[in-house]
Amino acid sequence: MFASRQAAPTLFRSTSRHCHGPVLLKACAASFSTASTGNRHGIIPRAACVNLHQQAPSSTTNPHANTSLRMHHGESSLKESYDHILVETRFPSDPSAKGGGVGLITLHRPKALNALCDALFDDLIHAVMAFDHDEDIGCIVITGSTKAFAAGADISEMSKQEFANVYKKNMFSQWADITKTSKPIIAAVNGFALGGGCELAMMCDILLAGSKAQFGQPEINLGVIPGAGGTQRLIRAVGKSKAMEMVLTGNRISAQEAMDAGLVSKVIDSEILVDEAVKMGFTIAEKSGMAVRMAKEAVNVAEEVSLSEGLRFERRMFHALFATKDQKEGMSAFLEKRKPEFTNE
Ligand code: CO8
Repeated sequence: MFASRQAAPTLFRSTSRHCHGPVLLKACAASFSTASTGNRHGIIPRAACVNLHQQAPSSTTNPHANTSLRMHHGESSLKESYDHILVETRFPSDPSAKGGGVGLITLHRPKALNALCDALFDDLIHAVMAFDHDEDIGCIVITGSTKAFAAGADISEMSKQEFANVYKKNMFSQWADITKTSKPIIAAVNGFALGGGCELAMMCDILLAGSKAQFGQPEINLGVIPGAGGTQRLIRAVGKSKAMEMVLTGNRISAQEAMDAGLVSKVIDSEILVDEAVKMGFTIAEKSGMAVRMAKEAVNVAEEVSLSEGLRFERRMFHALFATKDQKEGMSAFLEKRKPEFTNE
């Protein structure tokens, strides 16, 4: 739960020509008295950009929210619009639920199967960072379309590059920023997750696959190799033989194979994948934000250090949580047979 949540936003997307690219506008609680003036709390009504038919499903939006618009301000806030992604904020539908929100990012470059051009990745990192800083949000979900999560880095952009240029600008190094968030990220993968698309999914903390998802590292077919974790994260997920097979042949594996190999944690019907991912996000977001962050950090440390170092790190994190109010609240609530009310402190 996030104590600072005030007016839980729901989301309206717009493709209005008044807006530049696919646009997200958050709608705030009706109780915001300044809704019509757009002055306080950064609320700016832009009815011209709101398409009510594209409102997020009511089952997953906050029941208190639907009439006015809120925009974030400050460096780490969501932008009003992005060119290559759609952004939504969802809250549990149960009004008594005290969970935090889920930030849902949909890669949206349909004509190129969500190929990860620089501009798309800039949008993605911006939105991920904004959600990471948003007190209302406890978990982030990244998804694509039913046809493609992402078909890899943009080949037409890459094809023109020369060594000196890619080396000097350390091409794609900014992708790693995705792994720097403190909040968990769930990848909900439908369709193709190839090359950089598979690598992006592997940068996330939990991978859920739609039943028709396909994973692959086909860079070898282009005369290159994976460059954003395909040779490193894949081996940790699926073991050497399968990783070698995928990297050396460029062959794709199905959702079921990915699950059998340990790359994804669940295969879910494609139609309900995103809603299920958001639901999982709600489950995470209602926990103590302190414990969630430390749990993520501790699990990720396991990939970097020896077992004894990892165990020491885990124990220190465990000790540190006894300095939080959430530990007191969580344990008291258990003993008092009630639901905990975490404040992320
Ligand atoms: N880049 C650019 N455009 C793409 C890409 C891509 N990766 N993938 C698909 N497209 C475009 C196609 O060119 C096509 O455009 P147009 O309609 O203008 O011709 C459109 O998307 C639709 O594609 P297809 O017609 O090919 O659709 P199909 O359903 O027939 O095939 C496939 C779908 C199988 C996904 C096929 O498009 C494909 O093989 N794509 C390329 C997959 C690939 O090789 N990915 C790896 C790219 S390399 C990479 O990701 C390296 C990452 C390194 C990161 C390094 C960090 C340091």
